[in-house]
Amino acid sequence: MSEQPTPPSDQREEREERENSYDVASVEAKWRGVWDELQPFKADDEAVASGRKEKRYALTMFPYPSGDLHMGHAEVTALHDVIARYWWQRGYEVLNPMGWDSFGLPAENAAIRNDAHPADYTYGNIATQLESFQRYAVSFDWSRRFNTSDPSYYRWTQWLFLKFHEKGLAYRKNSPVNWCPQDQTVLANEQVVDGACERCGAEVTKRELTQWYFRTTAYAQELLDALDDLQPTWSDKVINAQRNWIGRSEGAHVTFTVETAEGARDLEVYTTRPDTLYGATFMVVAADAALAAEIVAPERREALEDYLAQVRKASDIDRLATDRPKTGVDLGVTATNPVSGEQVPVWASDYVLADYGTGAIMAVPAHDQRDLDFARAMGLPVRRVIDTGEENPEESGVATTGNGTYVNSGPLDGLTDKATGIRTIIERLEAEGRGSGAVNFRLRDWLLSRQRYWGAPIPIIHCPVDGEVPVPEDQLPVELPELRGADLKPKGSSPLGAAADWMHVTCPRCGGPATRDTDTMDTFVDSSWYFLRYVSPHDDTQAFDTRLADMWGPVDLYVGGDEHAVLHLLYARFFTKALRDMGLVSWDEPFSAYLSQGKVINNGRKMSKSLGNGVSLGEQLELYGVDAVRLTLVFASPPEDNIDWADVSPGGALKFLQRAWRLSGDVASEVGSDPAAGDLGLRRVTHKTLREAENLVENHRFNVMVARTMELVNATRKVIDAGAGPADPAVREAVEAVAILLSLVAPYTAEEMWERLGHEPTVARAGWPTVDEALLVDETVTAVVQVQGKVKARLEVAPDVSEADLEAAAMADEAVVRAIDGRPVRKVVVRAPKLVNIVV
Ligand code: ANZ
Repeated sequence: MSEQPTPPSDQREEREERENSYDVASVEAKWRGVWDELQPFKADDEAVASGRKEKRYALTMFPYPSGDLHMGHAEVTALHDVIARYWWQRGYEVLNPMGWDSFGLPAENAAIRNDAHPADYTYGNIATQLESFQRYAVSFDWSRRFNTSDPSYYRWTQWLFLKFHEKGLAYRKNSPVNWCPQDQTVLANEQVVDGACERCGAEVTKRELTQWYFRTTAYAQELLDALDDLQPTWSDKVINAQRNWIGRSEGAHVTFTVETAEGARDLEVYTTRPDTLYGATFMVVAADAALAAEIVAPERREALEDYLAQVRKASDIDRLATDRPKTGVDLGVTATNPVSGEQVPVWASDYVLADYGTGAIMAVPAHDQRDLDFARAMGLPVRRVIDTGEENPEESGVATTGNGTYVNSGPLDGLTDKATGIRTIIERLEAEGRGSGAVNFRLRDWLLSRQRYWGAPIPIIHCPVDGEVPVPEDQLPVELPELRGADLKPKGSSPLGAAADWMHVTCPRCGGPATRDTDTMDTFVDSSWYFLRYVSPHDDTQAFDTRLADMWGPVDLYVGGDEHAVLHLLYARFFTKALRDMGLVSWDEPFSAYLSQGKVINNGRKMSKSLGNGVSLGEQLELYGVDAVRLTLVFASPPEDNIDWADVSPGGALKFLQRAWRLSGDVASEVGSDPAAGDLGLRRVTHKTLREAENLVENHRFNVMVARTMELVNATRKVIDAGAGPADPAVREAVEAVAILLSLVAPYTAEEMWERLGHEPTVARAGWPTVDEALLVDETVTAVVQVQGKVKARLEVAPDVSEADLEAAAMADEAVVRAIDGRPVRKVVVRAPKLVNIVV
């Protein structure tokens, strides 16, 4: 070592600091420019179409542009990107697109709060988010981006609506609907959570309105059945939520006859317990169903109307609550039981829902608690038809629901088997034409019209002569009128009604005066097909190219949050099935696998403004850089778990990245040098790490993959410092592996390492190293070689060494050759992998 003047200590420290770490900000700036040039993640249709490469479709939920990106976005995209980047490294052609779910209430409400036009507000935020996403370096194919609020997109949303309309899958009807008094708009059932608006939390009430629906119920059974196939690759939480939401129940329709002022008419009920028919002591009709008003006796009409006024104020949750005092009115008519001929009174109450089953029930108070509560409140009779051995419900006030012996039940008396009871009654009803077995779903049709501005206008024209007339296809899109300066605050009717020029049109059929539908579509319509648009995002001749959809789809992995378990995920499944039946896609399910990520919380609580525990993504990126934040989010826990920001260490993540980066400066061997001559122990660690990483990534154990990478970094450092040193080609092999592993999580650091290792960018497309199976063999075994019964050598061999290889190795051993000393070998006994016995 040559003598050098020692620099003053502060200067030296500064230099060491500089040499031992990279400057995060300049590295980020440097590589973004290079990647923009290279466009390494552009999905090539041709590569897949020609069969040259196998496809993978990676998708993560596109954001609402309601502000800049936050920790939640940072988490989901960091996790998602591990898979997408891994697929590229494994040689797949990857479609990994991104865009914006830019229509809808969140953006509209935020715009109104900020006194801005929704378009300005939305597109401003999109620009901000795009900038953040690009800095965050997610491997999206930006050439495919679109916003659902672009006319070039919603033109096709409207076109799809018309296709659904043509097939009878979109229709309009008048019914009591969920109304959010805060947002002043209707909500789909899926958007009502515990009786409150999913968006703003206001308590939801009911309103009688004419609205547009998608016939999701037409696919109820298929949506349910297909969950069995999705179960292995979807989270249990989502599968169960969808199962419950679809809510299949089996029972029977039973037809009673009711005597009204206008004469006799049928009154059909849905019941899961037709076997209790002899215990029906009264009937209850939903007070707000049209049926109640149709059958009520004239002298009871006023009482019903008074009662209705009261009911309309209550939410469904309140109405179904079992602990709520029962209310109702006697409709003054009676119904005849189809099997016993008994006449029972008919009541109206709010505990029966208008839109479930038939909106009417037979009340069996002895065996249904709500019916019993109602009977006791109104002084109606109770008759036990199943003796369970418990106290008679009439006395105890507790309905019995278990099995027992049928009593007071005509042909069923004495029977103890429920299934037989049910079957017997259904057979009898069917024979007499008074009922049949029936299946019922809790799933309702999807209410899709909204009385708000910021959405795709419903492409229908209302004509006094022709009724509902679809807007002709060549007139799409029906563009949203700008309505600049207009008051877009929610006020119960659609703001589009204010655009007189836009609204008044001529009927495409008769040419007479007509008006446009002024409602807009629920944002969930936009996101029900966006994954299809990505396959041909710039095609202005069709919604999506069916050939390309068949080629890229279905999505191989969808990453997103559980909050969409029954909204978006169910709607997208419904759309896919409907489009399949129209011949527009060939697959049945849109998302082959679904990974739901946890939330980023802080100090054990959800981040929120009111708690003041929010963590700003921008600030974290300034402090630690993109890679350290991404690494922190991936390393913190398995993807499904919540991450508490108070428990993690982005500073520690940055230190690790600098340590990994330093390795790349300590490689002295040439690019392409043969690692075979290098440190065997390190080579084993490298290859085992790569193989493990393959399994870990494929099973979404990304955090463990990072832990293994850290171990590899440590093992490499040891060999550099204490082993053969920087010139060892095994060190190069290990550091290259580290760079490739890190390219899945920390793209800037990985790229910087790759360059220092003497390679061209980009490491993201370097390709996964080939794992040498021989190096995965766990340990060696010592084989003993005996000549004439005496141990002459000990060989280190693989545990699965073959007899021939072991014998050859023994015969070649120097000590053994000496012991044989040229004598003819008479016999060799080989017991692999432990023993070779040579007799001369
Ligand atoms: C008679 C009976 C006897 C019932 C008995 C239950 C127990 P699921 O499983 O949810 O489908 N029901 C039917 N329509 C209703 C409506 N519109 N509003 C409120 N309740 C309604 O439940 C079906 C059962 O819920 C039906 O079976 C009916 O009560 C009630 F021992 O009929 B059952």
